[in-house]
Amino acid sequence: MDLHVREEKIVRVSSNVRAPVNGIHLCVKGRYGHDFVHHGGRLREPQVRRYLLDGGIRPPNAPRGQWTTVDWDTALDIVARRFATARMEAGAEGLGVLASAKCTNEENYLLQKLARQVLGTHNVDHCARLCHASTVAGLSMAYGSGAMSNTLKDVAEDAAAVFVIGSNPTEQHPVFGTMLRQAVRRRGIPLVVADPRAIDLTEFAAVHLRHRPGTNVALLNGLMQIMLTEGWHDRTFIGQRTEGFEAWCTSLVTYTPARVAQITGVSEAQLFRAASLLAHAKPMAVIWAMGITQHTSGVLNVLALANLQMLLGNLGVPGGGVNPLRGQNNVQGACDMGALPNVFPGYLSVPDAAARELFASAWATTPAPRPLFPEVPGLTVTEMIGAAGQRALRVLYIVGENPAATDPDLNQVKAHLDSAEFVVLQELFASNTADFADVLLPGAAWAEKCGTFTNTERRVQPVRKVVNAPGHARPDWDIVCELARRTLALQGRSATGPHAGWDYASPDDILIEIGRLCPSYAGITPERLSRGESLHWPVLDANHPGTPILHVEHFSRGKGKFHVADHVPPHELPDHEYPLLLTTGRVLPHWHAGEMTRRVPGLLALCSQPLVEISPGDAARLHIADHDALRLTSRRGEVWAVAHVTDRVPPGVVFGNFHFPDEANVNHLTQAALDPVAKIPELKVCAVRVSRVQSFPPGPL
Ligand SMILES: Nc1nc2c(c(=O)[nH]1)N[C@H]1C(S)=C(S)[C@@H](COP(=O)(O)OP(=O)(O)OC[C@H]3O[C@@H](n4cnc5c(=O)[nH]c(N)nc54)[C@H](O)[C@@H]3O)O[C@H]1N2
Ligand SMILES: Nc1nc2c(c(=O)[nH]1)N[C@H]1C(S)=C(S)[C@@H](COP(=O)(O)OP(=O)(O)OC[C@H]3O[C@@H](n4cnc5c(=O)[nH]c(N)nc54)[C@H](O)[C@@H]3O)O[C@H]1N2
Ligand SMILES: [Mo]
Repeated sequence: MDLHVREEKIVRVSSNVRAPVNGIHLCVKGRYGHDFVHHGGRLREPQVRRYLLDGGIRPPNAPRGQWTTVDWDTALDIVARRFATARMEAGAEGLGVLASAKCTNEENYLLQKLARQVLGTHNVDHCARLCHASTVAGLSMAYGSGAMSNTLKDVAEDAAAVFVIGSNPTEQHPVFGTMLRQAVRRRGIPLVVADPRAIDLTEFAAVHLRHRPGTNVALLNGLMQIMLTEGWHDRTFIGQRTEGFEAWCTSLVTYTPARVAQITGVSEAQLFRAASLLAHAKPMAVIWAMGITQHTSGVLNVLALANLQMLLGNLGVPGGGVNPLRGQNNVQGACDMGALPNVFPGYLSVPDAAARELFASAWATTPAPRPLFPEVPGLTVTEMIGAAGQRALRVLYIVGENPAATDPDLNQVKAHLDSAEFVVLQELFASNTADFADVLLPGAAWAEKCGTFTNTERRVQPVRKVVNAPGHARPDWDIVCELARRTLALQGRSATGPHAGWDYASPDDILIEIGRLCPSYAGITPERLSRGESLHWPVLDANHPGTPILHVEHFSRGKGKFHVADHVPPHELPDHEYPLLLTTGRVLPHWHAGEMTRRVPGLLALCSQPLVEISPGDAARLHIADHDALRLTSRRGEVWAVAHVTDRVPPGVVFGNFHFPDEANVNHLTQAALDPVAKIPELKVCAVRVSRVQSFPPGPL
């Protein structure tokens, strides 16, 4: 996108025909969502709680008290001293870092380097945990790589059929949503949508499978059982490129159409029609997002999709593949950079001794800390918040994330953050999480700094500074460098390894270091980016053309592996006390906790209320009319909302979002039940009670 700037302000955004991904398309947030950059509420100066200047001790459970504006040296020294002291007193396991999928690759690389090299801990994670953690885990098990296998363009142009399951691209990936609609309209390819809600895309679908939330494995096994019975599977592909097929086939026997129809609520005829469409069009591309991943069965869901594409031989070709649409602008990059507790940059595994050795020598300091790196992975997002609440973590450094609004079971999260000893928040705004912070560091937004982002199709693209940050706000990479240098000095350590120092003149220097340590980024250089090249990793050297399609001749792990995946019901289902199933997600004009989009008047005008979708039947039974005020209650909390009576949701299901202020945020209702492997919370299913209330609670929106 091109930013038009006048007198230090972005005045307009336009698309660029030459833009490799979106061309002339921009979504409403791309075109109009930039107002937040210049919003008067931006953090301009560092702030610390008064007590930190008056001796620095806050008794447990005492309020954090007043904010005071300080200069950068004061704020950075306070944080660095806490880092060094906590490391000395509690050991490396006493610290944790939440990195940011809104920040650049360079910034995420530095955040995990800070955690591992300076603080000595693998306690580094980010919102991918709440998002595609199941995808990364499941696809790694099946194929050896957790990333999207194909490109947006080849899916839109070459797929002979498309299966969209648990993804609402017209609202959540609107540019791609448009490309998909055009593929159906212009090329006439069949589209199968599996979603409990009648999302906009269902208008274009040949079949809409409206299964019950949380019954994805049963649905997919049912479809595959039909394909097998009918002999529609790709025997050559299965024979040459996969393993585990026979044992897996046996596991499907019980997924008869009758049983699957009973579990999912989808008729046998619909199952048969969908199976036939998907199996007879080759290549067929599978697309998924949070409707698949955010379940206690998240990894099983992904394994079932991986099985489907091997069964039909739809891998390694344009127009096929496994296409998990990643969410945040740079969540793919934050994962690639190792802002995860179990992998270093380039997905080198923490438990692997050779990987630890590689980074120990690259980032070596004298004196060397002992042990260099723990061999066990660190804590995840939800685990770190819990540990901070128990004070097992003594310092939590949060950059560009808002866990006090986006994590499940917020009453519990807030209690933990409240009793945490020391929380540093680096943000654009005083978000919900700022209430629980001891230090607030003002970061620069994307238009105010340089670096790279990696999009959902593994394509690395530059972002360039066009305006200055407000006040004394600084780019996140610069703040991380300051903290690292100051902490190392307090620890009496100096850099000796070839990539151990922190004196980067610019993000380009950081990208060069990334290329040296991360083979899939080896050929992504500042020179190539400035020549306008935008490449899909792996890019193995300076002349390598990049890899738009993965798994072409063999899988990253050699053979693709069929995994048995059995239906497991969601953790909490409706009962007589909480009779409705709440599923949560997003709407087009807003972004997550809304810190940015609620500061954009044009977007707020498009959606200004926390709407909850409820079916006409349920609404009638509860005497609810459109736009009535509602109270939603779960075992964990309550929120208010505005009724949107619509048959987009099936009877028994309500759909809410987390875009509006605290008392309207559905995460007070959601639960922290986790997938056992990926540790992703079940944000897509919990049980609630809904009632009409006389009026909306007072308070600002
Ligand atoms: N406008 C906007 N766009 C965004 C974002 C945003 O906040 N706002 N966030 C970005 C991020 S980080 C992400 S991760 C993506 C998320 O993008 P999506 O995953 O597309 O969005 P969601 O609304 O979370 O959920 C998608 C769908 O899952 C369905 N669903 C619920 N339960 C089930 C189930 O059991 N099975 C199936 N098959 N479907 C189910 C819901 O009905 C919903 O339509 O969006 C990205 N894009
Ligand atoms: N109920 C429910 N909860 C969910 C989900 C769901 O579907 N349902 N989805 C989950 C998913 S998929 C995701 S990805 C998470 C998202 O969870 P979060 O990442 O916590 O959500 P955001 O609101 O995007 O928070 C990003 C923050 O970064 C700040 N920011 C933006 N740019 C920069 C920058 O350059 N530097 C710094 N320092 N800060 C910056 C913004 O002001 C914003 O407050 O939410 C999860 N929570
Ligand atoms: Mo996400």
